Amino acid sequence: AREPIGPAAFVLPGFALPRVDALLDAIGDVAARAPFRHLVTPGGFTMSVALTNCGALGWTSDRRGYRYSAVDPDSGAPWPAMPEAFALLARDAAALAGFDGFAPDACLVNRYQPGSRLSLHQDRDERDHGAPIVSVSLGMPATFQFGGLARSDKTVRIPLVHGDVVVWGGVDRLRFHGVLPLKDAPHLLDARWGAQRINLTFRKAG
Ligand code: MD5
Ligand code: FE
Repeated sequence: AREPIGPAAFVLPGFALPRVDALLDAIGDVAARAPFRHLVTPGGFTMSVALTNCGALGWTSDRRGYRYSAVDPDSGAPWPAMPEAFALLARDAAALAGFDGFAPDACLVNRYQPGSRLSLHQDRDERDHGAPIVSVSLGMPATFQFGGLARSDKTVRIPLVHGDVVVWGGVDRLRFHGVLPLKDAPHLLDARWGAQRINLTFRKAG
C-alpha cells in the first residue's frame, strides 16, 4: 500500500516489517562502531535525540554549524559502511514512490527515548535536493509533524508505527517537519526494541 501525504511524499505502511530482524542486527553493528551521541546545535542546545550514522557521509553538528563529514568526529574514523540490508530497503522503498535508482550515501540513525523530540526544521544540508529522502520508523510509535515551505505554515500530524517507511521527494523534500515528544508507551510488537524509537533516514548528501 502507498498513502500519499503530499504531491511527492508517500507513507508505505509496514513496508519494513519483513526486514526488521536484519535491520535490528545491522543497527547494533553500526552503534558498536559509532556509538549514539547527543549532538550540540550551533545555538548551544543539546539535542534530545541521540544520533549515529553509516555510509560514506554522516550528518553532524557542533557550535560551529551543521555539516556532513566522511569521518566520525568522536573517533576520527570513517563512519561504518552502509549495511546491505539498509541500502536495499531504501532503494526498494524509493522505487515504490516513483524514485528509481535511489543510491543513498548517508544514513542518519536517530534514537528517541521517552520525551525525545525533534523541533520543526528543514533538511537542507544535502547537495542535491532532487534526490528523495527515505525514512524508516522502528520501535515505539511517534507522531510526525508535516508542515509547509514556511515555518509558520500549518502542520498536520501523521502517526508513524514500527515498520512504516516514508519517502519524501520533489516539492515535499524541503517542507518543515518535526517529531512530537515520544510518549512513554510500551512497544508491544517486539520487546527486543525496548523503550525507544529508531529512525533511519537515507539521503543523497554528497
Ligand atoms: C525522524 N528525522 O523521524 C525524522 C525522519 C531528521 C528527521 O527529520 O532530520 O533526522 S526524516 C523526515 C523528513 C526528512 C526530509 C524531508 C521531510 C521529512 N519533509 O519534507 O517533511 O527522525
Ligand atoms: Fe529532518
